[in-house]
Amino acid sequence: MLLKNLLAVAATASTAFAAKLEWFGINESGAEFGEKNFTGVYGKEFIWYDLSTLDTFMANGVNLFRLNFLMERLTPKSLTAPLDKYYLGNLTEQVDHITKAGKYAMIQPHNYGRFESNIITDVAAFKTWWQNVATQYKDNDLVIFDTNNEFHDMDQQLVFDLNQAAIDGIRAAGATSQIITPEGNSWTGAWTWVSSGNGASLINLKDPQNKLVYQMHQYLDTDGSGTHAECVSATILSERLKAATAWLKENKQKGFLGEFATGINDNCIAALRDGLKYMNDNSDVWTGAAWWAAGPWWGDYMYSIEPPSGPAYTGIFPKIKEFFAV
Ligand SMILES: *[C@@H]1O[C@H](CO)[C@@H](O)[C@H](O)[C@H]1NC(C)=O
Ligand SMILES: *[C@@H]1O[C@H](CO)[C@@H](O)[C@H](O)[C@H]1NC(C)=O
Ligand SMILES: CC(=O)N[C@H]1CO[C@H](CO)[C@@H](O)[C@@H]1O
Repeated sequence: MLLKNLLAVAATASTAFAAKLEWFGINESGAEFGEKNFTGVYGKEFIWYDLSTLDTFMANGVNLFRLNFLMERLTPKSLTAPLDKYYLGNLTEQVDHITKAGKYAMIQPHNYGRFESNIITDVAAFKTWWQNVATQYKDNDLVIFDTNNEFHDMDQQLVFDLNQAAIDGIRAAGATSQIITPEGNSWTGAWTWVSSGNGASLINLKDPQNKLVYQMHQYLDTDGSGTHAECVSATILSERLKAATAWLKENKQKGFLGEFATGINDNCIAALRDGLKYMNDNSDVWTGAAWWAAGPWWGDYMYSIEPPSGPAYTGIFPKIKEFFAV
């Protein structure tokens, strides 16, 4: 399959560091902006991503984009509503642009397990939502389906049931070749993956195609929220990944770090490099990582990696690139 091709290509490229992580990802953020305005207006509440910016990233080794969007804009007012022609049109335009270049497009409803601010409890309707969405992309092997961004403060069984419904809906659509990436409760944090109970619960997810890659997020500030520039220490990323790494190994599963970011300072850059080295050392279970975040509307946001002037594009991108086999 394609992952092996990617690995083979990477193996022949000569880099100073023998990087093994398959996926070098960027979160593209903006289509979910104006989060409480349903549905909002394109160009006022929300924005899609510049195709030329995607090209800039791809030319610089990025091979996966995690595409943020809102479920309420794709299916206005109801999980089972028809897909909005224009919002879907924009999402598909992005997906096609990325996958025609041979890179991965991750379809990522940025909804925290909620719809119109309420926790989603209609599991059957959530399965229908995913079946309808996956139908659009069932013939595109380079699409990855992300069940939902960062479930939190929810009943663990419901988080399990929603993930299972997403898997069942996607496979029922005939999308059988694509990877699905489940997310956990507690903001899908890597550092709490085991202690929160996510591990014990989500290991029971069943995919008839056996193509699950568990997605976790990790920030390096004191509370792990991704709201501070400072990092706890120069080894905090590897430390916060240890329990999850052991869990992935014990259970013979794959993991993907779907969000990570720091401010730009020596301590944080050391922590990033130490953590990415650790992920490389454990590339039997870690597939890669995606920076939070690019997008046209971030301005001078401390984590912005938007070319050409996002602080992280110049301050971080060149310092982490070598850890990815791209
Ligand atoms: C939502 O966006 C529309 C269109 O830009 C605007 O007219 C409206 O006031 C906004 N509603 C809320 C609740 O912010
Ligand atoms: C993207 O959304 C805008 C606003 O709704 C619409 O005018 C445009 O046609 C959409 N683009 C595609 C490719 O569907
Ligand atoms: C850490 C971080 O930046 N999280 C952001 C995730 O995306 C939502 C929606 O765009 C933001 O509100 C969060 O701040």
